[in-house]
Amino acid sequence: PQPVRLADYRPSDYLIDRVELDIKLHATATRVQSKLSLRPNPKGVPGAPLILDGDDLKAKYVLLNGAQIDSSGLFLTPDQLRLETPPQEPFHLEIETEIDPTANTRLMGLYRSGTAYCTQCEAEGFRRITYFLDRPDVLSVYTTRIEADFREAQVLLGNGNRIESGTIEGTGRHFAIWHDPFPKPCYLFALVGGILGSIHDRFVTRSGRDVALGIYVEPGKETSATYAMDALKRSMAWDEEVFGREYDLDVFNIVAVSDFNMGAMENKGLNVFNDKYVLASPATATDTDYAQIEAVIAHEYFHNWTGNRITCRDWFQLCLKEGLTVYRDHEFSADMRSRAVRRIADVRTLRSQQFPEDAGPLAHNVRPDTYLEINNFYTATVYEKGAELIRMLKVLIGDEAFHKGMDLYFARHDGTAATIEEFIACFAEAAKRDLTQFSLWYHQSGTPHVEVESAYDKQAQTLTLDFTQSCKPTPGQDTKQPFLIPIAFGLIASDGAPIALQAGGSDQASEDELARGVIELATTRRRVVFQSVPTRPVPSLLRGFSAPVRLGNSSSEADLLTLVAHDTDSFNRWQAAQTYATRQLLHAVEVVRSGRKPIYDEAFIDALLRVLEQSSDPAFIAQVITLPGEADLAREIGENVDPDAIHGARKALRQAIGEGLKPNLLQTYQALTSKDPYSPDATAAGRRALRNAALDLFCAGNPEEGLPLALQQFESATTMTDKIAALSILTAHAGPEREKALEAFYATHASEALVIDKWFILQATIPEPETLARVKSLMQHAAFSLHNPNRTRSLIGAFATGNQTQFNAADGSGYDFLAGIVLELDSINPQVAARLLAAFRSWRSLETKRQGLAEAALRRVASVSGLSPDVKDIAERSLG
Ligand code: DPP
Ligand code: ZN
Repeated sequence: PQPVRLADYRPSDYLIDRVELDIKLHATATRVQSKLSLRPNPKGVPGAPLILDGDDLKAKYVLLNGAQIDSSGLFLTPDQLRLETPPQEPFHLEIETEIDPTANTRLMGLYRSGTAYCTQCEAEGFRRITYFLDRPDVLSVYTTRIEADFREAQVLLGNGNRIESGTIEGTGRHFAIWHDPFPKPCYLFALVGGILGSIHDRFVTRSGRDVALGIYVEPGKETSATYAMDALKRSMAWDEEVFGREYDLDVFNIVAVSDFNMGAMENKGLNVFNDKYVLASPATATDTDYAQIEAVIAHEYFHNWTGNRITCRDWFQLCLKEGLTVYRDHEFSADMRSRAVRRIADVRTLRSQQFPEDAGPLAHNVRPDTYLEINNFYTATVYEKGAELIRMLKVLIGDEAFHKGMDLYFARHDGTAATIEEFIACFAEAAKRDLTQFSLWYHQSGTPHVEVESAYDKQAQTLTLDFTQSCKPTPGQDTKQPFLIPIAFGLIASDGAPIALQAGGSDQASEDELARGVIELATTRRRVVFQSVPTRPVPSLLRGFSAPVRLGNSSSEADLLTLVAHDTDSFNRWQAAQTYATRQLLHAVEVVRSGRKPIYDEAFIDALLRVLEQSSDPAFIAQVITLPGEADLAREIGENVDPDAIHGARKALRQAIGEGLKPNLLQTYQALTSKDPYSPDATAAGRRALRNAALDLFCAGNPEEGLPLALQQFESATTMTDKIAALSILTAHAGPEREKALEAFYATHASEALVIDKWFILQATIPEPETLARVKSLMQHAAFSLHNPNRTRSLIGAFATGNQTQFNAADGSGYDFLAGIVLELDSINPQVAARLLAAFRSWRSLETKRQGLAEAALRRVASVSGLSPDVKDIAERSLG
């Protein structure tokens, strides 16, 4: 395949106004009849040939305006339909294709999940159903007739509203006709057929539209969809209230399927979900699962405006809908739960998923300008960093201008396929501000590094902050222009009192910056001086994580402790504790590498104690006492990484905390025991989170007393949150108890695939040399299948991304294993295979021996002929 370049974009030569589909479902020979109403695009090249995309299609016939086409004018291959001299006025094309959903293991296009038929068309799956202009800037009105054997598919769902249904006498077959009045690109097309259970509800929009809501699941699982339904109604109300966006059809359906490449898909009026993000009951789902369901339900619903009503001109603009919609779902979750705790969780995700991507060979712009395979750009950079850019924009221009800009965007671009430039122009206009420099965030990859030197002059009563920004080269970008970095900040005294800000001298912050508490770093260096500062202050910088940068922190330990104790910005209280922990751990890694035993700073453990003793906000406390993960530390170290030393250092600190805070952790654990009936709300979840974090640390320092407690919790738990937390502790300690507990867990939950996924994850992430053999043997387990993305991600994905020591085993066995799986999976599901291969993305930061082994494994993959474009692209960029 040839790379696709943004610079080569030009409008389609033809447009398709209407699409009429007649789809006769059959397990191995589905017939798709497509009637297209086309016309030349006034913006296209007159007289150009019409080239429709196909992927592995079998055409039965093609008619132009109802007649056969002279064979000299039509070229048909499985991947293309080309009409040499199409009419230069409106015309009709009728095409029939035959497809085999059962053989479709790639899960793109029409496929089977269990006994259901379902579709996934984003990004380029529609061309696996019929020949089409498969590009997001071709918007059409769809009418879809679906026909199936009634015994095989009682439920028939499509986009939009159902306008007709009926049975076909004497055949045992029936049909439904769906009409979607909103013009949409074909990637938003969907249909579902099957025997499905469902729950129903209603939502009345603020203008009085009565919307019928339905969630369809595997029969028998209906009650597990009630939380998703509740989340959907809250999402609909929230989008009206916060963004003024109302739902626009009479029906909104969600279908949960168990085989799905992504998390979910925002097809117009018919969202199709990975069942992991729909199904929840206290006995099967953890609090984290509930929070994720709420977020993903909201995300897909919010796409109705940011993605569907306004879509993307081309796939380079993916962040236009994804970054913005992630931002919107983050805000929703923050409003539904604790804003501070959500922010911490979102930043943890950004740092663990996106920062490594930005620091390695797969780094790319939030708005890429070239791709080989678009499936490989559904990344943390497009999604998570994309969301951070929106948040930053809001910090820069303020809430009011931000919402004015959003309203302008909706008003101006509704019904169109837009670009990032058009989006930013709305905010520039609303804020009356030039956003050219801000836009660089979309066009330059890499995570900027900001260093701050702070100097207090007692005599002059001034505080000087010297900021410097830099950004390392990334693929294709050796040098960078300075970013516009908003740094939210405050100054506090050592007793925690806030210090009023007064600018002065030639290096002052502007009135506006002081009023907003945001310094704008727009140049490589900037000095800011504050006057009349009576005592030495502690700067609290990058409050709320106001920009996606790495902040070099030269604060003293004492200052960090002041921030942990007193900062009014919760995020920075947490951050100060993390910074302190990271500093301790990085030092300890060096000590471990030199063969000595690390010793930890008492003051740090004392600080944790003081946080633990505050009885407010357990969810926040749980975040503070949870140390940075092994991958976080590897990222901080950045080069010559030794995963074993990191593991050793972290284990030793956890042990030291467990020993040092033994009575306190136990007391926290006992005090948070609850007899209340289960509720998935954030407060109850926060109590469980702290209780389990306390037990975990207690066990790390005192296994002989802790493990019996964990076992007791495991045996008596009434929620999956408590059960899996206990099992996770038991699993981390080798011995017969572990195996017994794992067996018991399997026996109880064998019939629940999503619960067994948790069982796979726990085993795949055991940091012991025997784990690879365990993973290989679990691949033979009846519950595992390489054909199911959730199973594959839980066992193989968790091993590759969640088990730092074993994936990076010094003998290269983990790398070899993953390379082998990727090659095997590539012929089944290239999209998931490529995703797994991306686990190698940080290989160059490893110590030299592991680097060599990882490189060899990547080369082994890259050298195979007949690779999918997905895997080939990741392999080559990783090596590049
Ligand atoms: N379904 C994926 C998402 O919502 C891709 N659009 O992010
Ligand atoms: Zn999305």
